[in-house]
Amino acid sequence: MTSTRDQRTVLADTSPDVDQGIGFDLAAYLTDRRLLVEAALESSIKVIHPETVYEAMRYSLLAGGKRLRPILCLATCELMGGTIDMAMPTACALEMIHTMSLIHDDLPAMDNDDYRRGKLTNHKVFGEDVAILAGDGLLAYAFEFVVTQTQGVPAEQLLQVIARMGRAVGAAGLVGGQVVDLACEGKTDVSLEMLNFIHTHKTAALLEASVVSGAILAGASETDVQRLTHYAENIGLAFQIVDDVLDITATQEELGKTAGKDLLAKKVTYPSFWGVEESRQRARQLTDAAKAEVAPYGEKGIPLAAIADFITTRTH
Ligand code: GRG
Repeated sequence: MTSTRDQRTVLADTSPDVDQGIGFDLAAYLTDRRLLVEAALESSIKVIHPETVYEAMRYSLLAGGKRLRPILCLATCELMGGTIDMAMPTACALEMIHTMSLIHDDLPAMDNDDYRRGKLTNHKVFGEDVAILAGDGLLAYAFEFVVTQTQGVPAEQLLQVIARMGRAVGAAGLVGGQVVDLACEGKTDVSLEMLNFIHTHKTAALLEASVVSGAILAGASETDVQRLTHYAENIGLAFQIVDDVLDITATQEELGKTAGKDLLAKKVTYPSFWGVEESRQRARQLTDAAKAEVAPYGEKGIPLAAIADFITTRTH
């Protein structure tokens, strides 16, 4: 019979089967956390009337994915002395927000994609009208879910988390990044500064909110929140650089979405500034900077350091 540990390793959705030293098995850790998150997401939304929109919300929310944002939220909460239970509603809410941003990003009015997470995109299955509403439904429900489902966290901390999440979603975050990204479409004179603006808002903002929310839920000090914010800024940018590289080097099967789209759309990306090799190198430098931020936590900081490594070595 296969042991639980073997099953976990087989299930691991990670390419590098890294043992990060001191017996830390990243693949097993990510699988454990991913399965916990999947279970919580599965029970987070029931299909009731009007069924179509609930089905559309569940279709994309339960379509897989790395579950990186919830995993980061759980990890920082635990690092700061909190529990998984304390952070799970926020972790799910972050995945709801991420999923809604993918649904809207894939719409014909935006990136116009047919595949996401290895499946047809939401609007391809449910139509544009329902896909927009499913995204809206997920966004609103994310905030309701944090407030109604979180237990054992003082209201003051919960308010801070909600404020952080709201900021990450709005014009100061995802929406702002997407607007500038759309405005840059078809332009060849996009500066590196503009590209950084797009991705610190579109990609890094939600990763930062994920890291910081977990810490706030556990009652972290301002110093720790600052340190973890710096960690998140570094992994956020590294994540996007790797995403741009993978768009060139990975296959559609590996990515679960159309590959080579940036080149086809003549989109300005990090590799278009630096080339693939230098982009990889810069991502590694950012990862090292992120790991330096969590080094003072010693053994307790290993999961976050390992996740930073995973971000640069991932293949999808
Ligand atoms: C948030 C109100 C609101 C609207 C959405 C469309 C939009 C505004 C923003 C676009 C945000 C976006 C799609 C950013 C890209 C982020 C990114 C790199 C996604 C891929 O994340 P992974 O690799 O995906 O973690 P999985 O599938 O593994 O979860």
